[in-house]
Amino acid sequence: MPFRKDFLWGGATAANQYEGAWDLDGKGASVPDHIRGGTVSTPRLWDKEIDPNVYYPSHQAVDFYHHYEEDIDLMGEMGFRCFRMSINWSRIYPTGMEEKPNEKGLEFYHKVFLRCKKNNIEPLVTLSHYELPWGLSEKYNGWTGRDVIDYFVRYARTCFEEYKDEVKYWLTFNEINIGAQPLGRIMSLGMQGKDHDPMFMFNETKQERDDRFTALHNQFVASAKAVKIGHEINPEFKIGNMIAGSLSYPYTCNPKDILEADNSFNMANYFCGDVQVRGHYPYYAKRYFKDNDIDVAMQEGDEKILAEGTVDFYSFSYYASSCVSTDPEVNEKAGGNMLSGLKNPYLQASDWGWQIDPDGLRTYLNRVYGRYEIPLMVVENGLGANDERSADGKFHDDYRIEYLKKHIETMKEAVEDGVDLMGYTMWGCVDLVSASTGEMKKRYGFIYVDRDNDGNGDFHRERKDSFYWYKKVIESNGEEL
Ligand code: BGP
Repeated sequence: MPFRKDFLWGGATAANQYEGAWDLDGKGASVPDHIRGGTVSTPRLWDKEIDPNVYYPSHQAVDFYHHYEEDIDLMGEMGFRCFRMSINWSRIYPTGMEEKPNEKGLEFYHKVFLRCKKNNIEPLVTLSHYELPWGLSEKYNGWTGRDVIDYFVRYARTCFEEYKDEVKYWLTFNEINIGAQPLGRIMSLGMQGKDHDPMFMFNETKQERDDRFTALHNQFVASAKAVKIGHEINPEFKIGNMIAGSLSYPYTCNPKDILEADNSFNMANYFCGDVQVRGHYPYYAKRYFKDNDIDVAMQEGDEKILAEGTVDFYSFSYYASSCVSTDPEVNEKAGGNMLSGLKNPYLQASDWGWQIDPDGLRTYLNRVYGRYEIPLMVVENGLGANDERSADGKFHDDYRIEYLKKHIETMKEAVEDGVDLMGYTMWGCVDLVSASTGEMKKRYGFIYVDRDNDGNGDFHRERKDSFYWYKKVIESNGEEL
């Protein structure tokens, strides 16, 4: 049996894309509550003031808030052993700065965890999945403000203490490495941009770049402090980091392309991975900061904090791969989640342009395990597709089954290679709002939700073919694919 007996099979979600109820029971607005919907070619815009006449996808999302019992029972029916979800910080601390948590918010997640328990499902909880409270974003320019660390630590402590007997597996920040890219400024670091600016902003001034890396550093410190406190509260906790797995191949065997690909992998994955797993910045960070004229506001004592707050396991998302080239003539772009590179002539792409590469998952697992030798977990992987109802009224998503099957196969190979893999949570197990485009049309789920891009639909749930397929995969612990 390649997979561990207790392999954590399941699915993944994030509150801002799934929960809805954005202003119910005391919840405050978070950064994504200010971001409009877009498409693959129209970037999402964001508003400083929420406009009552505009449709914001996160406001109702797919209403997990009122469907959690049904959804978790469906996960139970599939045999899920793990449900990755996030706690929405602004449901617990509405502006991020309150002295006391919002009781109703705490109560909601107790109910969610209880339902998980009934279904024998282990929750895996992300503390911050692109969900900074708007209050903090506005007051401190997101994570640029050093004070945000303390607010996060207070929030993390509250969650750890409150749920210490209900949750064992935690992640601090979703895809923390997106903050190392300019386009991570709003979503990942909660920094303020110009009103109505598309969220992807590339033309940074020096000050903006300094602020971004300071913000990222503050997240590192916050994450490390949280890990340490979490282990004090419950030594049984397993607390992981979460990286947007980014794999880019050299376009040719030109040594310059090889070097470029190595540098790109280092910056995209190990830069943050090293801080969170090894407890210090990688050896090449100094040169990167110097070459890019970046000044990071670090404080005395930070090094010690980082060293003391290393994670128990490394988790990551993996959807696609791309190429890099030093030849300006090679410039055909591939799509991707926040990160994108060049097209690979050997790969097919999804409808959204993401290049499907199951072998890349094996490569990634081996590479990262080789560097860190701590347990790994694939906490996001899946296919965003435009699912159409067939003439018989059902959703026959064989293309999704194919995608998942191929990735699980190479994951199995990686385990045979010797990689210590804890689990696999397929992204968007219940259809939810897309992070990059804000669409509903881009569906990932085993479970269909009746909701469209404009906010129509009654939220009812239906099982797709992949639902029954995944049930068998879990039952057979990955033997029957
Ligand atoms: C990751 C995010 C998720 C999720 C996923 C799929 O980057 O952590 O929140 O959304 O990508 O991306 P998308 O929703 O844009 O298809």
